[in-house]
Amino acid sequence: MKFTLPKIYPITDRRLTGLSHAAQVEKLLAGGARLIQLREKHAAPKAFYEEAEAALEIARRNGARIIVNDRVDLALALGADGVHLGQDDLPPEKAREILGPDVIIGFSTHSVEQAIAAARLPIDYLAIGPVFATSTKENPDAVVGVEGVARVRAAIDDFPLVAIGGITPSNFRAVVEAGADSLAVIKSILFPPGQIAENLKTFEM
Ligand code: 3NM
Repeated sequence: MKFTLPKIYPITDRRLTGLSHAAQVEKLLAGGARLIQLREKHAAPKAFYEEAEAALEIARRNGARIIVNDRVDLALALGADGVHLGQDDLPPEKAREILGPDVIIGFSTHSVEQAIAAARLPIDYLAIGPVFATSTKENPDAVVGVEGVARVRAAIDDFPLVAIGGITPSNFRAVVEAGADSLAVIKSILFPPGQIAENLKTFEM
């Protein structure tokens, strides 16, 4: 069944906020988030596992879903709602074999060609980015622009599409108009961390 993405898809960042993943999830839920990705590029697996377990429990209590970035093993161990994979992670076909048919699998792409190839994989959504310049990701790919989002949309019919990278309250409407179903956002939602719930409201259409 086709996966329906919420309009806004926040991603956690412990370094940017100085908050645990669970604390960020709590604030994001207060702001109305329904789907949240836990992204951890530095912590040891054990530490991330423990924080993610707490985050998942809070999300479950609120009927929201949690996607784990990169780590199929942790997603499986946690019983998370899904995993988000990059081009250099475990191949999505393998992740599907391991996780089964019901777990959400997302996959990052950085060009129209990659997006077309991704739409044939056993995944629930693909992400295209960076749409705009971003300071949050280390070694980002080339910016695809709003035009890139429109070209991907034209090439993949109605396949669920997330846009990511440099999306802010002042540029997000153009990204939606270009055909993104959902906006994945880090900095413009998480920073400053005291205003997470308020920041989320600035992305209402
Ligand atoms: N992935 P911000 S861009 C995590 O291009 C990530 O796939 C990207 O953070 C990609 O909203 C990016 O702060 C960073 O720009 C998104």
